[in-house]
Amino acid sequence: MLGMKKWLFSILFLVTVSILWLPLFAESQHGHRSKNGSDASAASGAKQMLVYPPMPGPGKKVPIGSGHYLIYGFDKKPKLGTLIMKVEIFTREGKKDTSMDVKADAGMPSMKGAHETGDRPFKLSKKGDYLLPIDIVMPGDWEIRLTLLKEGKVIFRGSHQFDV
Ligand SMILES: [Cu+2]
Repeated sequence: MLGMKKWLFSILFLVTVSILWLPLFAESQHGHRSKNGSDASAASGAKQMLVYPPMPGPGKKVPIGSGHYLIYGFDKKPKLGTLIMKVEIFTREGKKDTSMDVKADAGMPSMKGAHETGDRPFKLSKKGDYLLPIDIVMPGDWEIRLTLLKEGKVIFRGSHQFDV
């Protein structure tokens, strides 16, 4: 009976250890994905898991949970050159909330891997606006993918598509 128990325990131990290792292997694969998307399987796997639902348009209230909302906009109608994106975050009472981190990735959905900027952080201005310059390098379809973090945790993802 004792021998049987020992045997069972060692099997359980082996199974647990191998299960614990699985996420580590998955993680190391993601680490190898190349930026230009040539490593197709790993790259698409990591990117497609994140969903960025389309946001209401510029100047409109975008709910971000627990009564908070954001309003985003641009310094001009999107055209070739540098566009400044502005994001304002408000509490449910309509007061500005500057306690979050905001970042965005910009690129052309029709030219995946060609000129994504990668996630870049917005800078907080004295007025409490989050600002980020975005370079529009060619005419066509563009998408901005916005991420909001609170204390390091992602609390919102959303996208905005437009044509130049
Ligand atoms: Cu392009």
